[in-house]
Amino acid sequence: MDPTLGEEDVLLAIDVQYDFLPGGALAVADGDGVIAPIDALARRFASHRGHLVLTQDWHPPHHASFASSHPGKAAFETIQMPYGPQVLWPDHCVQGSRGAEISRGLDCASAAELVIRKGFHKDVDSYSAFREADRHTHTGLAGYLRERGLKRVFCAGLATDFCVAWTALDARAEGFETVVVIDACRAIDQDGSLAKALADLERAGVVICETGDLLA
Ligand code: VGL
Ligand code: ZN
Repeated sequence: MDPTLGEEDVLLAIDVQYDFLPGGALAVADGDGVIAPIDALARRFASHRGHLVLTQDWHPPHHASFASSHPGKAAFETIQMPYGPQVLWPDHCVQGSRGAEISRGLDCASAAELVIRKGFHKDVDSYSAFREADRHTHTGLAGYLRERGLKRVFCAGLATDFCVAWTALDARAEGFETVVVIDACRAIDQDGSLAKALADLERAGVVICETGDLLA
């Protein structure tokens, strides 16, 4: 991976929202550990004419991914949905709630050129910022990046094994050079999900790097 940043590079800061941070409804262990590296990366991207895009998990109340929408089911169980297996989660990132807000601690957020929301269709989840879990419905992000001439996508944020991994795999599938900045991510890691995600990323040709590789 060429560590020289330029105007064809975009930093995707994924789901840095209160519900995924300590104290949130679906808190990721040490989730706020992503904030300092993402801010440092964003400063570096900005000084090299790179781009910053945020994603925001944005569910309507009673979303199909919520365990509370399925009587008798508990959070972290997996059910079959028409589009495939779905892990059930505690209610999180409900549209307009404080938990759905991007953390105010993320200084770079106000400078983002685009915030892409996902998971807003009630019956379909969307870990990926490119394509919903039905694998057919596109969010428009690939078109946006292509139309702006962006070629290389750097992913960071929450959670490594769900939204970051799915987003990176889809970025690669869309033909973008794709890098995950691994120390700027934190994982949920349930039932081996982190190891599986890392193997999937490697198999797909997604490069794993560290913040330091880009700041050096
Ligand atoms: C996420 C589970 C449910 C994520 C979002 O951001 O990784 N995980 N919704
Ligand atoms: Zn979600």
